[in-house]
Amino acid sequence: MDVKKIFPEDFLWGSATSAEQIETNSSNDFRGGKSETTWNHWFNQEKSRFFDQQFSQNDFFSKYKEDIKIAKSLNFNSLRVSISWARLIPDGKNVNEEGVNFYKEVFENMRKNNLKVFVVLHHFDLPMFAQNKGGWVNKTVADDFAFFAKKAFTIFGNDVDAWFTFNEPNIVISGTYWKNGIYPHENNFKDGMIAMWNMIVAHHKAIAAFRTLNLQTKIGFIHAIIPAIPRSNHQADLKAARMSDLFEIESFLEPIINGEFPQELIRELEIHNLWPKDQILDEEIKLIRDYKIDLIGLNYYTPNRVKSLSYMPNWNNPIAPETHWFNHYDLQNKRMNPYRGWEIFPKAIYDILLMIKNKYQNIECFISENGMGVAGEKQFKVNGIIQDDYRIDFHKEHIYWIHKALNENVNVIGYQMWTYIDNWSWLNAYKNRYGFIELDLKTGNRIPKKSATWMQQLAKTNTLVITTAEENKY
Ligand code: BGP
Repeated sequence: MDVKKIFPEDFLWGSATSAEQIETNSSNDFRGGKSETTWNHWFNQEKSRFFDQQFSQNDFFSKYKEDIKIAKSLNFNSLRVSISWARLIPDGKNVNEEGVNFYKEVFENMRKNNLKVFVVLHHFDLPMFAQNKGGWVNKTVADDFAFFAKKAFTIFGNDVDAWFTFNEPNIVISGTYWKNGIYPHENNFKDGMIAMWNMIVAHHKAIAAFRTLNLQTKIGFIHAIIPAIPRSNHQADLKAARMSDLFEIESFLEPIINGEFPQELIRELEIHNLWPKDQILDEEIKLIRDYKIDLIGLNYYTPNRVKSLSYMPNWNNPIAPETHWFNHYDLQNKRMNPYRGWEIFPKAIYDILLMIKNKYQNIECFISENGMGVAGEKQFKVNGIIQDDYRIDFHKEHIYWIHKALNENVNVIGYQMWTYIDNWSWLNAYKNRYGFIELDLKTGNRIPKKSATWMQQLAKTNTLVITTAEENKY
């Protein structure tokens, strides 16, 4: 028997993308006056770090009209893109008119197709002019970001339905300073803390600039929520989970929604002389207290299973939260996406939404990314169409839990999936594909997968249809 879960009429269905992952067709594609980003730079220096030595080749720069129509054809009513800082202000000072025209066209096309325009200002893509100053460890980069943000707000203002300062700055910090995944992959714990503080300040400076313009539109922030699940209820494992949540979630959500960096984390860092006190200005603390967001985007893929450390860490050489405060716990027989190496644990999306309701004043929120990247999807082709039932099942189960949270009065307004057309996944390049639409790298053709038809139906009817057997299994 079928069960129907009906969503509010104005519920947002859509997808997220980002400039660096879709706009270009090679690492040397600087059409339209874009300047070099850390990704261009890193790729050209060290191609072997990238799967199959491939750079982004979606070519949204010339195919945006076609791709926006595809988004509409899935019955989406919203779409998230990002503005490339290196395209809008290539030298950090002067606005590039070609960049302005490109994004104006993109937003106009989105509106013509009745897609609400969601725009992020920074999605992992730091321009090299900012990196050459030392990147986020240099406070002036926060001012440069606020300058870029203000220009973007002034130029595009109310053409955008919802603005967002950053996408997943926690991943930027861990990737750049703790885990060797984002250029210049420094392995320097303390620099990571300084950069984290500066990104929080950069966010608030941008919000302050936004508020001076009195726009009729909203502004928010997008975070990767990686909730900790402790190995056991033993005090040591619970403490490990608490530390993971402090680093991954509260370090950003507390200052950004509640106006203050968590004292508990400061105390922990101070014990080891790792809190960059000398870098923190009174005026920055005030700025953080004074400027708030209107809505929060929550990216969720996988939880973080943790356990207490099984060794004494060397505090003279702190590396990362997961080497010095907790360890990853490898639960046997967990449900996995083996291609990405991520655990699949849909109920966490409900827990996250409840956390927003209970700890963050039920601020307006939406799921801003969630999806399943699978390698070698061509093997699932029947009559030319990828039969991605695993993707449909993945989304159905997550949507079920979102509906449950909605029924418990969480202020959740939408579900944007990663992502509608296969795109470039950073170091994994085109290995794992997330799309409802296949991108054929040889021809550039966009070919709907089976999930595209399912998606069309879901968004058209605002109704999730599952069987009772599925409901019982969830
Ligand atoms: C998020 C990023 C996206 C996207 C997604 C999937 O962290 O915001 O840009 O890439 O993860 O991850 P991946 O592409 O590494 O598989």
